[in-house]
Amino acid sequence: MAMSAGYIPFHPNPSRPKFKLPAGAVDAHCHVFGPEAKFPYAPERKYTPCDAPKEKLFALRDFLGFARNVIVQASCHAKDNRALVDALESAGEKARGVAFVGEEVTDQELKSMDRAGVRGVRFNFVRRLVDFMPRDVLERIAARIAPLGWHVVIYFEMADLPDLESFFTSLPTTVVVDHMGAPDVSKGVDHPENRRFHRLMDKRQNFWVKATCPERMTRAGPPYDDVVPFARTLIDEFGDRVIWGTDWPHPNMKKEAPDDGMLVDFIPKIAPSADAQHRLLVDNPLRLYWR
Ligand code: 0GY
Repeated sequence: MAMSAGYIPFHPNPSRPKFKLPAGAVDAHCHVFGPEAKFPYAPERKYTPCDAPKEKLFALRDFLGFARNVIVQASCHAKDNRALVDALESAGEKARGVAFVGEEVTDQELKSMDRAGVRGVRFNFVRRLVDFMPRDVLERIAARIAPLGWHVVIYFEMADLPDLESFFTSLPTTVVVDHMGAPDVSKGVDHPENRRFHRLMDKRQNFWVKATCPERMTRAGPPYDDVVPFARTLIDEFGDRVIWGTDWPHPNMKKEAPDDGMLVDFIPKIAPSADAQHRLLVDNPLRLYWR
């Protein structure tokens, strides 16, 4: 199956970052896609990506200087977590995963994913990516993964938070918010929407957030300076509950694939001190995924 029209493959030769990552650093949000010949994309997917197999992800991890990955099931594979589990089994202690499941998943399947290194499930509320699952189904899934010590990763766009917030706060697990809550950065960091998100983070100690995807949020383009205040304020205020990742292989970029080396060089702008960097890249992701 050909890639979706206009699909932009990942950067072919990222630059070597100038920022030297601390030992043990975790890329806590990335994906594997296919290869399609072995792990076909799901019939219900909304886009067909380019293959981005585990070998390429592991090579990028080593090139950039990361020690570990958290691999998140992407919507193009829907509920078929085989490519994810295969990558986790190859990586051993160097990777953990977040799966996407329906309520038909069996307890045995959950246990076997847990053994492979899965530590959470993703609930996706971005309409261009998935057809929504009813809330009662999501509630039942959350209740079943909670005893495993897993968490729920939520992907939504910030303008939708008022509709979703009461559901999110009812979840019985740790909740990890993708991509800074996907703010509209043109509205500015002090916009009521973003303040509401900060209030949620402040009130709910079980909420974590990923300071990821400046390349998706930016209006200004590289090096994404317009996104710095969004990531920086989250790290300043909630520094022990923020994690970071590349989002490689960057599905659905509109203009260009980001240079992953440049993304790593974004880190000292949002976490200026060595302490903040160590929490963001090592302590926090280890606490969440390698307990
Ligand atoms: C991301 C973001 C996107 C895609 C997915 O599951 C997905 O397909 O998450 C997106 O298009 O914004 O986290 O990679």
